[in-house]
Amino acid sequence: MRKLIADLRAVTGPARVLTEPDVVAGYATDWTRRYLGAATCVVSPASIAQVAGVIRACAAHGVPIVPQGGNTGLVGGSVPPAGGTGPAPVILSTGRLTSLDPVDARSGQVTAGAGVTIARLAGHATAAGLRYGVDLASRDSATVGGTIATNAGGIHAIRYGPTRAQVVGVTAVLADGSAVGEISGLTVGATGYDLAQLLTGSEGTLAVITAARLRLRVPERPAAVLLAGVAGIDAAADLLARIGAAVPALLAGEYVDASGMALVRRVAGLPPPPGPGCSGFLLAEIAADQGDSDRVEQQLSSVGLPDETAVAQDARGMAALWAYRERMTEAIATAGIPHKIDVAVPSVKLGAFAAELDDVVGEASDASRGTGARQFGQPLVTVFGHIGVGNLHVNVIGPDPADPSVDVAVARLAAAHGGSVAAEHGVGRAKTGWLGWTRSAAEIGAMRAIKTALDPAGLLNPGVLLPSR
Ligand code: FAD
Ligand code: 2HG
Ligand code: ZN
Repeated sequence: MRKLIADLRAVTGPARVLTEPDVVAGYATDWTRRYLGAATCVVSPASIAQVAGVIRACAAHGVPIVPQGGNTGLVGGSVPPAGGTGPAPVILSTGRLTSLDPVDARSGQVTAGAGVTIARLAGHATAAGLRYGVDLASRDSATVGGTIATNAGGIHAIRYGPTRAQVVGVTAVLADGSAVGEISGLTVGATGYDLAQLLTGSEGTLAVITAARLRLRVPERPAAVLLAGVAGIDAAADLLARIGAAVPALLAGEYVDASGMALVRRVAGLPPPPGPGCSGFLLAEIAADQGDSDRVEQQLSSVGLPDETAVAQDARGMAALWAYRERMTEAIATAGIPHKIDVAVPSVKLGAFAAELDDVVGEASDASRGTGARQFGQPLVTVFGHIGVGNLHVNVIGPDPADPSVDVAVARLAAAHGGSVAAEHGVGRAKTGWLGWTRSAAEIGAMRAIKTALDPAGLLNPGVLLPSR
């Protein structure tokens, strides 16, 4: 590997190739600490030409590349595997691809480097009187490139769609080192395949994204945030539908179950929510009517809100209600290494899915005990997520993080209810074996054909997204 490292240093400058084992290990460990990989080094190119140089050097040495943005991904796709027969991959960090152009007010778009964080992009858009449509609790670290590669959803997907709906164009480097894409900002054009959309959701397996042209939105002011105690997930979905019908627009529709609420309250030191004994909680963020924020009370009066509802209309009060939802992932991380199963379930099936969940988790935990896998006490199950788009995050702490039985069982339950085994976090390394449950053999074959055509040597993020043959 010495020659490869020398070649990489020649491309980026010596300081930008990290080989110190402790430092490399930090990049090779994912956010959840569940995926711990091995890497040859970490390289940080600063331009599209340097990205191409890095890819060519790795290709010449037959060493795979794992593209990495903020390393907040939750399915193991941003870190290399723990072992294997071939050479350990190079982690290509986008941390220096941070250019951010002035907002183009005429088109309502902006061009951002792949390594720009979502928080920086959001602040930049706000300063220009506009808004970026994707927001998520990992905003301070998650990047433009990473959110495109995973087609991230987040809290405003109900209003603005997932990242796919924000992407106008990208520039990227393919596995042979050639640069592709365009970021002129044109939203019309009919000259063949749309590479930007192909790369959205490709999880680093087809190209390294270097920059993106992104659509911005006219900001909609929230008139109110409400948090209501409800009798479970079906009641939450029904209430959200009623609110949605009564107000100009929903900016967010989120759910937290009782177990998640107890955990987040304990870890974050939050006061009791409305209806502390309820089995679930709905959080809704409501857009203001043009120029008339007082109308929200009148609009909500027809909804029949439960008595156990808190409504905030000032910024501080809204942030206080959001904290119950925003701090969930961090609260879970303090309780142990979680099995995170990000699924989508059609809204009519949410109740049935939730009703079967505890039994399914219990059986899978018992089965994994039988295999001798380590069990750390009774499983702690929390369910929360973006209920407005049917996206639930099931987190289970207890069963051995190395044993996927619980993950498999929950994903199978979602698939059995007509759902998806990966809603917004992607497939990563965690879910490749489940792709065939909801995608047809013909679809997987088409995806594999694209991968083989663009990356015949399997250089880019091998083992991620597509199941091994
Ligand atoms: P990474 O984790 O570094 O990488 C993710 C994937 O993208 C990997 O496969 C990687 O190889 C690939 N990749 C990264 N950059 C590039 C590039 N430039 N070119 C090609 N491939 C690339 N996700 C949601 O969707 N919605 C949420 O609400 C949400 N909330 C979160 C809250 C917390 C507290 C945390 C920790 C995570 C959350 N996530 C959420 C998950 C995560 O933030 C997203 O998946 C995000 O899109 C990852 O961005 P990243 O820059 O960290 O990418
Ligand atoms: C969220 O919506 C994220 O907060 C993280 O997607 C979900 O921690 C999780 O399981
Ligand atoms: Zn989420």
